[in-house]
Amino acid sequence: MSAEQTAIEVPEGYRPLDVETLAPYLGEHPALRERLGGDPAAWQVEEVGDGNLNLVFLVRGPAGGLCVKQALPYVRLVGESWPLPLDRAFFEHEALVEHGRHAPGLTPAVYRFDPVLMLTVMELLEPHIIMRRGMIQGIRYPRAAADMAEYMARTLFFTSDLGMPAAEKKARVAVFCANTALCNITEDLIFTEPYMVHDNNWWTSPQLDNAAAAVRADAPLKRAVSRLKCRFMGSAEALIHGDLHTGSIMVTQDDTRVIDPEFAFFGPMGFDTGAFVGNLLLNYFSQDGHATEADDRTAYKAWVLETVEEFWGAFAERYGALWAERGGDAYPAALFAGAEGEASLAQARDAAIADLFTDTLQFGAAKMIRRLLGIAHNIDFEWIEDPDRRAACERPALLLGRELLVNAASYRTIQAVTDAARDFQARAGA
Ligand code: SR1
Ligand code: MG
Repeated sequence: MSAEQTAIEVPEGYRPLDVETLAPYLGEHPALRERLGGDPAAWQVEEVGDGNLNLVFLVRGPAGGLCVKQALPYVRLVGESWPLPLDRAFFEHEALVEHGRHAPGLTPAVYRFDPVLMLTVMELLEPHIIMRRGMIQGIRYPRAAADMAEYMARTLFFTSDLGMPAAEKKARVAVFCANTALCNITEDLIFTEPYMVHDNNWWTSPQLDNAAAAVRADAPLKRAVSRLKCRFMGSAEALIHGDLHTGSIMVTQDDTRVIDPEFAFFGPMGFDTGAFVGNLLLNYFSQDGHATEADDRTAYKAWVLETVEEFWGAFAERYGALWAERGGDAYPAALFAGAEGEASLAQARDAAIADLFTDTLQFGAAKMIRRLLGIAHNIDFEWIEDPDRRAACERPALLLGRELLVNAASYRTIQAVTDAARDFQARAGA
């Protein structure tokens, strides 16, 4: 992406809202007005967007609250020099509704989409917080692994050729394949830029200068990530969320909701499962940087890795069960009749889940590397103020990312992965 790009076309009537203009807008819509209650002039409005792209408002009235997300015609993280199409709000709304249908209770309720202002009005999730922020504080979320496993098993299965009739799926692929600008961000920022010299890249410097140079010189790693990029671009397996890191999850102790699917398109399932696993692993490596005398975070680190294990175990079990119960067009029942056929089909399921496990590790690893060397980093590490301390956390994370991207096939169980995480961290501290 560069400043030479032309400005983005905006629909006639589009204007970015602000804390002054949002309440009058919501007040014009009776159903929304009723949810908030009272006089719009008295509603409390705050803009809280801390992501890279959009405006996010929280609105509270005497009867209740709403969350409003509006797309800006540029990348907020960078500014107007990086234009970005507004239609991402359309894809986000489509995905929110579709994923919400397949995984009820695991996404926010959606009340309105405005195709001119490119905004979506949703349920205000309270007292939820962004999972990443909670994990930095060392808060455990007992439901998160199981809920995320359920969300991914259901959204991925029911939008794949196993869970959706072929013609319907192709029609949905046709809609989402227009989300090219957001896919292009992923293609550049995750699969290309961190592996070359690029103005967008940064890292903890000079501490990680040699590590970044080693990545740029690593031929097997660049072959592996390019093969993965090709899979990302060409494998329309299911309607994926497309940006399923821990900043896209809102949690309480007993509730989990997935937000922000603006990068949604029909892509490889392992990109979603990998995003979650990769971001949990990044959090694991960041914990030493948040340790205090009162809490060395040892117990929390163990919980993070248990969460990785619980997630994958539950996901594989739920996804396999959905396939066994409802398997669709891709594996016709007529080919797998009788006891022998059923055993053969079970073998096919196990093999597909094993492939998905390898994809999960590789995509997860690519996500780890981009957050350490690319344009957009994670606050898990950014909030470690001392650069030496931060680099000491980041270095083994980068090495594990490299290992999983290149050697994923040699990891057959999720426990082997969590063992490797412990091992890489121990060796870095030795
Ligand atoms: C410039 S946008 C950078 C990143 O923000 C989003 O959360 C996606 O992860 C994207 O890659
Ligand atoms: Mg996002």
